[in-house]
Amino acid sequence: MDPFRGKAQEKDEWNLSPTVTYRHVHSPQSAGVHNPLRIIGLIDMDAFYAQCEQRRLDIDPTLPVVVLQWDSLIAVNYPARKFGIARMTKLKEAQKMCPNLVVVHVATYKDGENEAKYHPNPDNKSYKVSLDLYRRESTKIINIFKSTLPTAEVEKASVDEAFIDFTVPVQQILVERYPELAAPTPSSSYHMDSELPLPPLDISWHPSCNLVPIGPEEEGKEGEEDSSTSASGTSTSKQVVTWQDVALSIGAELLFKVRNEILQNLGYTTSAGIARNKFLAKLVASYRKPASQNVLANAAIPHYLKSMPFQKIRFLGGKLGAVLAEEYEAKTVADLLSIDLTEMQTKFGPDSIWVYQVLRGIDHSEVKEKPPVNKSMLASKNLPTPIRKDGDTLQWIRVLCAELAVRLNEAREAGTVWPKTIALHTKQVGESAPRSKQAPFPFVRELTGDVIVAAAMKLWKELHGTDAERATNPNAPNMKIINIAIAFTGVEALEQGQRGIEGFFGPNLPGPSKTRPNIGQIAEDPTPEEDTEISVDYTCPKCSKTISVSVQRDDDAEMRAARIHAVKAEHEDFHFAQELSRQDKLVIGGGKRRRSPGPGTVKKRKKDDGILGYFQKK
Ligand code: TTP
Ligand code: CA
Ligand code: CA
Repeated sequence: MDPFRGKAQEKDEWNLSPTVTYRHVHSPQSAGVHNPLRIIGLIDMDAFYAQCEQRRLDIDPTLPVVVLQWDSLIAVNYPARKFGIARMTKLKEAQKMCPNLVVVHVATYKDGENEAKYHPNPDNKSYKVSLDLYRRESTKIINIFKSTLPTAEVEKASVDEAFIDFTVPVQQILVERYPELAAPTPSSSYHMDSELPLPPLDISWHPSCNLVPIGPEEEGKEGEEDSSTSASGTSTSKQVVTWQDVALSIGAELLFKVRNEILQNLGYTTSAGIARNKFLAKLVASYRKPASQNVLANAAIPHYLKSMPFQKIRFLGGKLGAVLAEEYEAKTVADLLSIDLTEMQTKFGPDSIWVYQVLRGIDHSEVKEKPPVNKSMLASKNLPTPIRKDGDTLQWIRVLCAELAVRLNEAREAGTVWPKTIALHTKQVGESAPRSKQAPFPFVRELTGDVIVAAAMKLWKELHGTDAERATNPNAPNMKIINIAIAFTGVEALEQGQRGIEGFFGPNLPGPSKTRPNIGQIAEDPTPEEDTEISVDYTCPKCSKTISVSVQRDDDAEMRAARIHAVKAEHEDFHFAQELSRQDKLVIGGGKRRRSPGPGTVKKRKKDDGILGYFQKK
């Protein structure tokens, strides 16, 4: 079946100009993702890490800059790309191609330092990469998106990208600008589900817009391979203007506004795409780069997609794409359009409807800010030299914990969040699944790396035992750990119960005095001055049991907190284990015993999994 046989059929197939009613304008949410006036943008930072470093070091933006992680280039700015340098280029090669290249190595954590620094010659053997700067800048960017467009939905998609749903603010402007779109009144001759009157004949596109051409006749006028039509003030195409185009042009104005805020406030250039849905917005964002704003009107969708090598499309680049390419001898989207929905679903399962739709530029996924619940923070290190004995462990745990401390403290500047649990994951040579162990992470007012280290070391001992224990256990395999990760999970607003013990861990950790503990609070034992050990009591708010904790008199506040924390964590473990045995859902511990990934298990699910499942069945 040829989907382009007839005009009507093409329209239907691509869903290019569905009827727009007053309801779509006045209650945009009612039609949700099916609203024909839906306008979605995707903003992606140009050469993001390179721009961050340029701003930090105040380097002229016209100079060629690369960002290095060990000996790989991870970001190449556009002036450096002019020399032919790409992400895959070897550093030495890049320096030959461009002798004046500015090379910045990312910041690193070093054991014993509690913040990441720009060390002169960091090496993978004893340093850990820090991406803190980029995360921080990312948060600032997202906050500017939200404050500039308070009625738009913003969804952070990666460290340097976000989707923005412009539908609501666009429709506010639409009704202000076009009085003929006023809502029906009882005396109107039309009602909410009436079709809108004819749209204006012309649109003025913001001059920053690159309009994707609607057909080959508009393309490559200067002989450029994929030259777009640059906006020239009025509508450029011979195509009849639709209300969707009008909405898109308003969206493009807002998109420019928000991109300009980023440029003015933070000095970063961005590239963006705007279209009727997330898939197309993301795809068209890289149509022209850098500092570009690419607009894909509905009428331009078929021409734009048909010539596209379909394996360039996200999620079609992997195995699935390879199978489709082979099965249909297909290269471009057009080559796959002959597969109708029934055939697609028969061959690849019912879920493959998303492939069918994506090939036609249809995507009904929502732009939704991810709720901050169950947020996790993970610091991970692939170890260049495996950990084989206890003595190798602490340096890495300290480095990872220093990073987590920085990140959690930063998150706490923005709001009173705290992690529910801390988890340790290790990956051993010869074991297919990582080992994980987690424990509740009680509140401390002054969070330092050492507090986390104490909790993590405890998990380490539970997960791997000690050298001595392994030596006496004939079943224990030789330890050879190649990845170690520590995660905070459930990072969210503090709960009442957690706050209750705040006084106990803070910098005002009790010195010797005569008070006895209250429920849920710690107080110290009336220990004589001359003793080097001080005993402090903790009363568990859950079971009212009081536990004594020994701390050293000359321990500083952090050390005390760490010691107390270790004991308390152990007690909480007991409650946790009790809960687990009740739920019989999550078994923490090593290897085979783990039944299902629990809150402490970090497992990424790829979207491909679903569709690949169908291939496997097939
Ligand atoms: P990208 O958005 O893929 O690339 P970019 O921003 O450097 O360049 P472009 O202008 O083409 O968008 O990635 C964003 C940042 O993520 C990038 O600056 C560095 C980091 N990154 C890596 O560390 N490793 C990688 O393999 C990729 C793709 C990105
Ligand atoms: Ca980018
Ligand atoms: Ca990106």
